[in-house]
Amino acid sequence: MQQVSEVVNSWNEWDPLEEIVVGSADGANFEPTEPGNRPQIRNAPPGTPFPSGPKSAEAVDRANEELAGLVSLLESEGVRVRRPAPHDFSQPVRTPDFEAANQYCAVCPRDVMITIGNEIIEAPMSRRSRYFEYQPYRELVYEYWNADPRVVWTTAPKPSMADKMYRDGFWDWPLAERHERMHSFEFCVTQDEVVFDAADMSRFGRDIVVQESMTTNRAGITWLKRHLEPKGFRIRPVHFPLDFFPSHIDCTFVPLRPGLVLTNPDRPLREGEEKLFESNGWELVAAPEPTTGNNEMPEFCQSSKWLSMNVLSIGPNKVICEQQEKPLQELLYALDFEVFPIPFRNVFEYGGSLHCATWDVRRTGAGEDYFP
Ligand code: ABU
Repeated sequence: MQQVSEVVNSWNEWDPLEEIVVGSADGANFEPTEPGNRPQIRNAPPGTPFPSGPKSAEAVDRANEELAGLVSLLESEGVRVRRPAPHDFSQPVRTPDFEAANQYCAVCPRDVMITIGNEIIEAPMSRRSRYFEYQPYRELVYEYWNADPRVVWTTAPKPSMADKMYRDGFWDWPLAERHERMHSFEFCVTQDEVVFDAADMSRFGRDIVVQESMTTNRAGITWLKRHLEPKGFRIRPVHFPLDFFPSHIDCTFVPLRPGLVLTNPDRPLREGEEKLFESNGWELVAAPEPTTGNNEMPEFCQSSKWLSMNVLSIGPNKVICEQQEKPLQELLYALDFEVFPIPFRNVFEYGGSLHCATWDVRRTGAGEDYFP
């Protein structure tokens, strides 16, 4: 297995948290329409254009206020909190293969950065507007990398994001075709180039569970396998066939402590994939229905109501949970967790909740084998 570093060390989603990056809404822009994303205003008549350019100062301030609340809570629990560097997200992206009108934001470091033991991996990403989203974290990565020679830093190969990388017509498939194609897990990205977002992975010590999705393809999973398995990890691809627009595993399959995963009752695992967990004594517990329906989510939010279960563990018995999600809090209390409810709904517009808006750099603990 990898070496243990005192600077970068995080092997799972639940060990006691020591250092974390919390995102920032500063400079956030609306996500542009592109082959990998077709943002829509919730409940608006079809064809209503999605806004473009910078988010309003009010929307940024509201999100930043709740992100600051998370920072205060983490610091009061003894966690060192770091923040992304300022970045001009209004800049267009232009490469030899594509152009995007603007970039997005640094609210969700989880989507692009992941710590696996003593290694930091920058994900290649799947959307053009997010091609350079690693940049706000580079100063921090250099700091960690300079601080300890045991820190490994890897940037996964960047895909071209040229038109040919995307499946034409994906966003317009009628429901029947979508059902049909779900059997072969065909999404907006094709299988030719390495594509993955970091948030499609969930860390269980030696085992890394990876969701095949709109943001992670099979070539991406193969790259992770070839990169991490020689280091002693096992890559465990998983599928959630009832999720027609899967993107990021942390609203679907959320480990809370050794032996316990919070699952999404609308998105069961593909038949047979539960065996790995059940045969190793893991309990899969369904999250309760979120307190907000999909139609009541913020109008510019592209994520589902299941942001409700996007909790952040700061220890194997301590979970930060969105304040209004009382049924989930009740479940967590019943499972013997200490629960820290905080308001976070104004962050939803940026596509994530507590887990998405963070990137844990260091937790106590080492790379255990939970699936011997
Ligand atoms: N970024 C996480 C969104 C996942 C979901 O909408 O269910």
